[in-house]
Amino acid sequence: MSSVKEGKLELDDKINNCGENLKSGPCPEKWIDVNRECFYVSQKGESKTWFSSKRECEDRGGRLVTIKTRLRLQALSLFHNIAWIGLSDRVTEDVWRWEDGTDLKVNFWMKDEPNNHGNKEDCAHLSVVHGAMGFNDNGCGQLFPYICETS
Ligand SMILES: [Ca+2]
Ligand SMILES: [Ca+2]
Repeated sequence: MSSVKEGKLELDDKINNCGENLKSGPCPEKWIDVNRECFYVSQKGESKTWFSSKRECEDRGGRLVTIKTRLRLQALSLFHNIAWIGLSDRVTEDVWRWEDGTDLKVNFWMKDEPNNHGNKEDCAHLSVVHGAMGFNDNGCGQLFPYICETS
Protein backbone atom coordinates (compact mmCIF):
# COMPACT_ATOMS: atom_id res chain seq x y z
CA MET A 1 0.00 0.00 0.00
CA SER A 2 1.34 3.47 -0.83
CA SER A 3 2.06 5.79 2.04
CA VAL A 4 -0.39 8.29 0.56
CA LYS A 5 -3.17 5.71 0.71
CA GLU A 6 -2.20 4.80 4.26
CA GLY A 7 -2.27 8.44 5.24
CA LYS A 8 -5.74 8.83 3.75
CA LEU A 9 -7.05 5.79 5.60
CA GLU A 10 -5.67 7.16 8.83
CA LEU A 11 -7.37 10.49 8.19
CA ASP A 12 -10.68 8.80 7.34
CA ASP A 13 -10.40 6.92 10.59
CA LYS A 14 -9.85 10.12 12.56
CA ILE A 15 -12.81 11.83 10.88
CA ASN A 16 -15.06 8.87 11.67
CA ASN A 17 -14.00 8.82 15.31
CA CYS A 18 -14.54 12.54 15.54
CA GLY A 19 -18.12 12.03 14.36
CA GLU A 20 -18.62 9.34 17.00
CA ASN A 21 -17.46 11.69 19.75
CA LEU A 22 -19.80 14.39 18.57
CA LYS A 23 -22.74 12.00 18.48
CA SER A 24 -22.28 10.60 21.97
CA GLY A 25 -21.48 13.96 23.66
CA PRO A 26 -21.31 14.39 27.42
CA CYS A 27 -25.09 14.14 28.07
CA PRO A 28 -27.46 11.14 27.93
CA GLU A 29 -29.64 10.85 24.84
CA LYS A 30 -32.46 13.47 24.77
CA TRP A 31 -30.73 15.48 27.53
CA ILE A 32 -29.26 18.85 26.65
CA ASP A 33 -25.96 20.47 27.53
CA VAL A 34 -26.31 23.89 29.19
CA ASN A 35 -23.07 25.46 30.41
CA ARG A 36 -21.51 21.97 30.40
CA GLU A 37 -24.21 20.44 32.61
CA CYS A 38 -26.92 18.04 31.48
CA PHE A 39 -30.63 18.80 31.80
CA TYR A 40 -33.79 17.12 30.63
CA VAL A 41 -36.41 19.69 29.62
CA SER A 42 -40.00 18.53 29.11
CA GLN A 43 -41.32 18.83 25.57
CA LYS A 44 -43.59 21.69 24.51
CA GLY A 45 -47.18 20.85 25.50
CA GLU A 46 -46.17 18.23 28.06
CA SER A 47 -47.39 19.16 31.56
CA LYS A 48 -47.41 17.12 34.75
CA THR A 49 -48.10 17.46 38.45
CA TRP A 50 -45.06 18.10 40.62
CA PHE A 51 -45.02 14.49 41.82
CA SER A 52 -45.36 13.07 38.30
CA SER A 53 -42.56 15.38 37.18
CA LYS A 54 -40.42 14.13 40.05
CA ARG A 55 -41.16 10.54 39.04
CA GLU A 56 -40.42 11.28 35.37
CA CYS A 57 -37.01 12.74 36.25
CA GLU A 58 -36.19 9.75 38.47
CA ASP A 59 -37.25 7.32 35.73
CA ARG A 60 -34.80 9.12 33.45
CA GLY A 61 -32.00 8.62 35.96
CA GLY A 62 -32.09 12.14 37.41
CA ARG A 63 -34.15 14.30 39.71
CA LEU A 64 -36.09 17.56 39.52
CA VAL A 65 -33.66 20.38 38.95
CA THR A 66 -31.99 22.49 41.65
CA ILE A 67 -31.35 26.18 40.94
CA LYS A 68 -28.77 27.64 43.26
CA THR A 69 -27.08 30.19 41.01
CA ARG A 70 -28.36 33.11 38.96
CA LEU A 71 -26.45 31.73 35.99
CA ARG A 72 -28.50 28.54 36.06
CA LEU A 73 -31.73 30.45 36.75
CA GLN A 74 -31.16 32.59 33.67
CA ALA A 75 -30.08 29.70 31.47
CA LEU A 76 -33.08 27.51 32.35
CA SER A 77 -35.60 30.34 32.12
CA LEU A 78 -35.06 30.31 28.36
CA PHE A 79 -36.85 26.97 27.98
CA HIS A 80 -40.22 27.44 29.67
CA ASN A 81 -42.08 30.39 31.24
CA ILE A 82 -43.21 28.00 33.96
CA ALA A 83 -41.48 24.78 35.00
CA TRP A 84 -41.51 22.62 38.12
CA ILE A 85 -38.21 22.54 40.00
CA GLY A 86 -37.01 20.23 42.76
CA LEU A 87 -38.01 22.46 45.66
CA SER A 88 -40.87 21.89 48.12
CA ASP A 89 -42.05 22.44 51.68
CA ARG A 90 -44.22 19.31 51.48
CA VAL A 91 -42.54 17.72 54.55
CA THR A 92 -42.71 20.71 56.91
CA GLU A 93 -44.66 23.86 56.06
CA ASP A 94 -42.31 26.77 55.33
CA VAL A 95 -39.16 24.62 55.48
CA TRP A 96 -38.06 24.58 51.84
CA ARG A 97 -35.82 21.73 50.78
CA TRP A 98 -34.21 20.77 47.49
CA GLU A 99 -34.67 17.32 46.01
CA ASP A 100 -30.90 16.77 46.36
CA GLY A 101 -31.48 16.81 50.14
CA THR A 102 -30.07 20.28 50.83
CA ASP A 103 -31.86 23.17 52.53
CA LEU A 104 -32.78 26.26 50.57
CA LYS A 105 -30.09 28.91 51.16
CA VAL A 106 -29.70 31.15 48.14
CA ASN A 107 -33.21 31.64 46.85
CA PHE A 108 -34.82 33.41 43.98
CA TRP A 109 -38.40 33.81 45.23
CA MET A 110 -40.44 36.29 43.24
CA LYS A 111 -41.88 39.31 45.05
CA ASP A 112 -44.28 38.30 47.90
CA GLU A 113 -43.52 34.59 47.41
CA PRO A 114 -43.69 32.01 48.86
CA ASN A 115 -47.20 32.93 50.04
CA ASN A 116 -48.67 29.44 50.55
CA HIS A 117 -51.83 30.79 48.89
CA GLY A 118 -55.00 29.16 50.19
CA ASN A 119 -52.79 27.30 52.66
CA LYS A 120 -52.05 24.69 49.97
CA GLU A 121 -48.90 25.63 48.06
CA ASP A 122 -46.08 23.21 48.82
CA CYS A 123 -44.23 22.87 45.50
CA ALA A 124 -42.08 25.44 43.70
CA HIS A 125 -41.78 26.27 40.04
CA LEU A 126 -39.62 28.54 37.97
CA SER A 127 -41.59 31.48 36.65
CA VAL A 128 -40.78 34.05 33.98
CA VAL A 129 -43.08 37.08 33.96
CA HIS A 130 -42.32 40.11 31.78
CA GLY A 131 -38.63 39.23 31.72
CA ALA A 132 -38.41 38.86 35.50
CA MET A 133 -37.60 35.34 36.65
CA GLY A 134 -37.82 33.58 39.98
CA PHE A 135 -39.60 30.98 42.09
CA ASN A 136 -43.25 30.73 43.08
CA ASP A 137 -44.91 28.19 45.35
CA ASN A 138 -48.01 26.59 43.91
CA GLY A 139 -50.32 23.64 44.41
CA CYS A 140 -48.39 20.41 43.75
CA GLY A 141 -51.29 19.11 41.65
CA GLN A 142 -51.01 21.87 39.04
CA LEU A 143 -49.95 20.69 35.58
CA PHE A 144 -46.74 22.38 34.41
CA PRO A 145 -43.66 21.62 32.29
CA TYR A 146 -40.61 20.47 34.27
CA ILE A 147 -36.83 20.34 34.17
CA CYS A 148 -34.58 17.53 35.43
CA GLU A 149 -30.89 17.45 36.35
CA THR A 150 -28.60 14.44 36.56
CA SER A 151 -28.36 12.97 40.05
CA1 LIG B 1 -46.43 25.53 51.71
CA1 LIG C 1 -47.42 31.30 45.63
